[in-house]
Amino acid sequence: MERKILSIAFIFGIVMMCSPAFAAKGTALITATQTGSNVNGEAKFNETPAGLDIEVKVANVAPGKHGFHIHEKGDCSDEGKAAGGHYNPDNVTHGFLPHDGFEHAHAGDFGNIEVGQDGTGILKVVIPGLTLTGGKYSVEGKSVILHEKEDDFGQPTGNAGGRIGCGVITIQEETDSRVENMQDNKITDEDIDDITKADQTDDMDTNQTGK
Ligand SMILES: [Cu+2]
Repeated sequence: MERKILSIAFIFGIVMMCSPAFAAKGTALITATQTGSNVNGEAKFNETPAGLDIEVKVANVAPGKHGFHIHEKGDCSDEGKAAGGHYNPDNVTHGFLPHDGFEHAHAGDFGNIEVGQDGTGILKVVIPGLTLTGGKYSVEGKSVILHEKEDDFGQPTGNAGGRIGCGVITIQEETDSRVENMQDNKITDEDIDDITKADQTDDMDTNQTGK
């Protein structure tokens, strides 16, 4: 029994050592900015050791490329115009962040989402240096904007036209990832109770055999 308990403690120990103590997750629910439009989607933000992992899914969008950026204000009213300009903490020129970096692109210059004939599109990108909370390039409370047209990376904002989808970036959870990992490994207090009970039964059997 002690050995089993010890090995569970050991697994927990390894899991704890291997993961950063805290990891924030965020989301932006994308909704249509214009009445009569069914544009919708979600942007998920996940802080990882490699950077901010961003996964965007959109639906009911016209096929083709559509500019997708983080804009500076967390307000989607007035057909998305209330979101203000591009999130640009360094006051630099417009570009493609994954390629040009923070010196030559705005902190939310994610380029384009390519939408297929079925009206859906996915964008996946990991940006080192970008965070959900804390630091110089935090995106919490900003908004994501899906544009009517393609971002051609021209100045000052890529000529992407109107704003067809918008969502405010909010923190979904900020949990201790060690707890999360324990849950992922499906070792619960109940499991430990079960193991303990099973061991007690084993011990009783042994005792009986001993008699
Ligand atoms: Cu934009």
